[in-house]
Amino acid sequence: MREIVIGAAQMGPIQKADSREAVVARMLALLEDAARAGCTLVVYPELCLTTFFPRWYHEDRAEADIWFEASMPNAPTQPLFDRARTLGVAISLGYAELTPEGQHFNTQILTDRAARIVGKYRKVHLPGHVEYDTERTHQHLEKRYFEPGDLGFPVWRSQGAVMGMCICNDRRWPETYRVMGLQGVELVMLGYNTPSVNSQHGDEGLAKRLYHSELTMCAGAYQNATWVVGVAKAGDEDGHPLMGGSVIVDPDGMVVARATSEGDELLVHACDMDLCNFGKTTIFDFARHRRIEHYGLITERTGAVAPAP
Ligand code: CDV
Repeated sequence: MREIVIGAAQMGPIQKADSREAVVARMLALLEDAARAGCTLVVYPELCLTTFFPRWYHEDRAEADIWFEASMPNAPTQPLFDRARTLGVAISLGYAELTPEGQHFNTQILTDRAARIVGKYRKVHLPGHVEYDTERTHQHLEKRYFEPGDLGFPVWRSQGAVMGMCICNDRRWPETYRVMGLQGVELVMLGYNTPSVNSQHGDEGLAKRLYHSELTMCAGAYQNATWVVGVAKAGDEDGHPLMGGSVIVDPDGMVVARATSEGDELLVHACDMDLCNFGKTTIFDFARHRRIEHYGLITERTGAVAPAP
């Protein structure tokens, strides 16, 4: 048995006016709860230090830099790293990264139990649009504020397991999990900010949006025989609702813990990494069963091209 007790630290809404310090205080409270529950790893949401700012249009792109962190840890997050080190709890959290070269990424990091950063992932699949879109009920300007991630989908060995990360929209793409699956991933950690309403299809409904979110994470877990921990930032941010639905999914694709609120809420599960072994050595033993001679289009072609009518 290779057990890691994991905390999925769903966070409730963060308003535009909330300071980083106030947010980190909430993250610290979740960390304390997680440590008391025996967790050695806590996963926080995407862009968890601020409101989900890509809904706000800044005509001057540079104005949006107020939402970005130029270093990590930095002054507001240092107390979280310090406490995590004292408690011996590894953390994974999402933030907007401004590099010394002036690049902007939607980033998630992983630390070890001594609070050293051991992994960094930059979001590859950026949803939304670049310019203000009058047709939408709300804006989703990730393509305006971020560059697509340039690190691929790496994995890291930590706490005796093979760990990888992805962020929000990445969870909807099977390629995300498969690239990590091909590196033997046993735990995929991801955070998300998913609006409760589809900005281009208001009738879709919350139930279907929650279903799609869970469906993709369960499928990714099952098809790659890996744990998936998906953590929402949820609730009403300045009049804009984000859905919850945080889950911990086992390597059979079954949900073993699910959030019941749209607020700060900790899910805890003792995840045995050895549960990945069965799927990885039987139905999803890639080395025996994959037929890569038929998969060329996956990397040769981006958009769908249907045969001529
Ligand atoms: N933050 C996100 O990536 N949100 C997307 C929304 C736009 C659909 C998501 O896939 O949940």
